[in-house]
Parts: sequence; C-alpha cells; structure tokens
Amino acid sequence: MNITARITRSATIVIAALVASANAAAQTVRSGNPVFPGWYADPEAHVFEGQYWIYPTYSAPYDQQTLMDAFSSRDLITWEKHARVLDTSNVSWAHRAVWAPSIIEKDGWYYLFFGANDIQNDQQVGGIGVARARRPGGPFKDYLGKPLIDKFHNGAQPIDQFVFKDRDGSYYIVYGGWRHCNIAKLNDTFTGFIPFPDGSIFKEITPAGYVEGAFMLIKDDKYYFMWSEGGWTGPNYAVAYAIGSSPFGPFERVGKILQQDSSVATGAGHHSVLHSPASDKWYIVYHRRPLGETDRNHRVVSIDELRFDARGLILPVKITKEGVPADPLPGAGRDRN
Ligand code: FUB
Repeated sequence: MNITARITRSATIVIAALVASANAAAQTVRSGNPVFPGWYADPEAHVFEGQYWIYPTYSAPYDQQTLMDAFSSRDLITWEKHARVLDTSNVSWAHRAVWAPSIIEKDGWYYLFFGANDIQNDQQVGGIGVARARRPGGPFKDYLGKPLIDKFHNGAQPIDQFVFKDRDGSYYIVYGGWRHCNIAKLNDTFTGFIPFPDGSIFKEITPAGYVEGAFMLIKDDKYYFMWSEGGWTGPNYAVAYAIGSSPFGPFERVGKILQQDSSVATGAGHHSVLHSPASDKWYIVYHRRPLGETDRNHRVVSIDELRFDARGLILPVKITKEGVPADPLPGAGRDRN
C-alpha cells in the first residue's frame, strides 16, 4: 500500500469512528417522560413544516380549560412551547372544557378541530368546533362561528374528534364520548358533511370496550382504529385497538396496547400515533398520571415506541420513564414559527 492509500485508509477509519461515536452519543440522549413540563392530556402529534408538533388539552378544572398550548421539536428531545395557539377569546361560542385537539393541513391552512363546553344534551351550546391558522403554531381563529357538530348522534357526545385523510383523498371525522363512536365524511371546505350513499351523515362504528379518544391510522392497507377505555380520572384508563379493511370497519377489538405500569405511571390513555419520516419509527404519544398523583387533572404527556409484529399486530407498549432516543428530522432548521 503506498503512502497516499495508507493516509486515505486511516482517515476513513477515523471518520467512521467519529460517526459511530456521534451516533452512539445521540442514542444515549432520550426525551425523558413526560416530554415537557405542565399538566396536559389527549396529545395529538404530527410532523408539520419539518418539525414534530404535539397539541394537547390543557389539563385543568373545566372552567379553566379556555386555551390550548402547542409544543414543537426538531428531534423529540427538546420541545418549544407555543402558548395559547387557541384561546376561547377567538371562539365566541366556546367558554370551557376545550378538549382533545385534532389538526390537519389542507390547501395552505391548518385546521384545528376541538371539543368545547362538555355539553350534556342537545339544548346546550357547544360540541365540536373548527379553528384554522396559516401556521402550525397558530394563532387559530374560529372558522365557522358555531360548532360543526352540536348534537348527540347515535348516543355519542360530540367530543374527542380525530380527523384524517383517507387514501382516496376523502376527509373523515371520527369522534365521540359516552361510549359511542361515529364517523362522518367532511366536505371539501370542512364546513359540513357529505352524506353517505344511504343518506345518513353519522355512522356508528363503536367497537366493544370503546369509551372515548378515537384515533385512526392507515398502514399497509389496514385501518387501525384505536380508542381509550376505562375511566380517564382513574388508574385503569387504557388504549385498545381493532383492525379493519375500511374506515367503517367492522372493527373487532383485538386487545389493549397501552395501560398503566405500577412501577412507572397510572392512567395511560388518550393517545395519538406519530410516524417519523426520518427513522421510519412509530411512536405512541399519550397522557398518564405520575405515580402517587390522584388529582384527575394531573396528567402529563409522554412518548414511547410503538411496534408492529410481522403480521401487522400492535405489540403491547412498554411505558417508560426514559422516553425515546433523539430522532432528528432532516432539514429541521427553518425558524418559521
Ligand atoms: O381531557 C378531557 C377529557 O378527558 C378528554 O376529552 C377525554 O378523552 C379524557 O382524556
């Protein structure tokens, strides 16, 4: 080997060692759980504009739930708080219990669907509303001047909505509390609904065990429908799932994937699923109650890895205190928010 070849080989070895040690260092840094301070619940996670975003419910007595904060990160480790991305001062009909944000980007707008007022019957004002903003960090302003869904249909309290785009480009809202879950097809402007071929607007898809916290995910031609069961104020809150071949199911409950661990936290539930475009990893973003906490609102947002087996079944999640390793997004660096 001549001298040039030797120098090149040594340099290659040194660079490989540096890269390996940088990767090892990155692997040892973990998000920790909770991922950011404060009492928050019902987190929905996304990748928008080169950053991870988490939109949670502000977990406080109902009359104090008049706002939503959001959090952004480039690597799942360091999170920046965006205060009051939604505030009821921008929503004339909402005055309390602003819950469970679900966000979707369409035609240059970010649409934030939220529940408000915790209505108990069709005579009360409230339900599921829509606010929108040009940027993921808001500020989100009421879009309709009234709720999108303000009545009980098929027994479902109008809360806990999840909005998603199907493979054919259709947009659906899946929602419901009080142990009932409906699906409806949104119109192109998100101002109302497109009736199904049978003329109905709200189709019930409630699986066994469903309580609230609907979430849907499409992967490998399968529709994964997930929900929370048990009572959110107690330790036994949990997430279960079913698999269907369309957004309408039928959905047969497969089993629980997330629940308390007496050595880590209680009340683990109301989740969303995040897919990293950088690592191709899947994460479950959820709330839980720290050990020893009994206040119903003392809920914190956590992240752990979600894994599928070879058949596409979801493996039970191991909830952790350490959280997940860094998962930096490519091109994350634009300071647009
Ligand atoms: O955070 C308020 C409510 O608690 C949510 O709407 C339910 O899903 C439960 O998490």
